[in-house]
Amino acid sequence: MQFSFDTKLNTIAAKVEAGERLTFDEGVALYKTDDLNALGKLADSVRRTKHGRTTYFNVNRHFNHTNICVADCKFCGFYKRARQEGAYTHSIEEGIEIARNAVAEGATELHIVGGLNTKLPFEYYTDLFASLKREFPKLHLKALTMVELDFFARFYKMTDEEVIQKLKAAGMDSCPGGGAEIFAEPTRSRICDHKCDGNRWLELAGKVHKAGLKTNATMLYGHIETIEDRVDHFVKLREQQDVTGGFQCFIPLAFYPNGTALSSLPGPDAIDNLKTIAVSRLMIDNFDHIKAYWVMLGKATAQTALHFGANDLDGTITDGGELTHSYSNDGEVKMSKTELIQMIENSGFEAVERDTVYNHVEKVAA
Ligand code: V47
Repeated sequence: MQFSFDTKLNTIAAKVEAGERLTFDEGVALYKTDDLNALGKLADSVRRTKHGRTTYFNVNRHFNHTNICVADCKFCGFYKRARQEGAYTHSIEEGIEIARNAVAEGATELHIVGGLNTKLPFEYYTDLFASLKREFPKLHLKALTMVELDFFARFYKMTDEEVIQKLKAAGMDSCPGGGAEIFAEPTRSRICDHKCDGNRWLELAGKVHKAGLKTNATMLYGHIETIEDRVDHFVKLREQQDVTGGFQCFIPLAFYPNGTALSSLPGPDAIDNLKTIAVSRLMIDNFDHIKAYWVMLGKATAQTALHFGANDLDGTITDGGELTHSYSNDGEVKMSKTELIQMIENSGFEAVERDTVYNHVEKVAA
């Protein structure tokens, strides 16, 4: 039996098997195939070579310190202007309380991101991180996107290196992958022209890597971008990874249109979501981890994504009764640690709790 009825996929499969890097055109061909099963099988073969049956998860909390933002991104339903109803900035004491609850519930990581808020002094961030570290020395602070670091350098008039060093000294342990959106122009300018461009995002990620910190990378898809824009995004990420090597994980973020300026768009469907996981696994050959983010994908698709190249299942989970709301429309709104482990195991994989930098915290028996 031949591998696929899509002849292009057969050629690509031979390259993948030989460990050869795929070209931009091959990335586009992968997206355009009708043979979803063969695409998934190919991505799964790479995933199993790298990680076997292991599927990682970690217990973390998101802390959005402020929703006040000057950027005006068309895809964002979160930000407010300073005087708008619902605008907030958390005090450091509130941040500590949120962290205290997170630690009590078993979180090993606090994911800290917020809007580009011109009312805050730089010391707000260094004080916040230092206070959190004083109270919870073992809590990993995965904080601030490249977009926030770029804003800090320009707004507080510091070099990139100064910004990174001061934040690292205060307690920043690594950086999340947000703000990457889609690197390709003119698409990026059409959805977020007030924030740094793709080259600048990549440059800053490289500088954070050089400072000895790991970062993640994301891609926001399913809005106005083209397939070519997505493949361009993958190629740029793997080129940066070749140079600085500090990316741990890639997280494709499925666009959720409700409540945004792009609410007339439908958002990506399940086939697109699974293809995006698979193509990213095959194209970004020098990233170890591909994360399925169930909050955006919905639980069913996130679980299926584990068979399409993803080896990490993420989204705030809790040991207690707290509910986590999903962006998806599948009616599923909560996730306990037990349920997450069951989801992984019911897919045929072995659930392994990790810390932010992929050390095993606890190996859960299958
Ligand atoms: O940068 C904003 C995206 C990102 C929408 O590093 C949206 O481990 C979908 O980066 N629909 C923030 N997505 C979240 C993020 C993230 C999430 C989970 C894990 C990690 C990690 C990082 O969310 C933003 C933007 O790309 N986003 N609005 C929306 N309407």
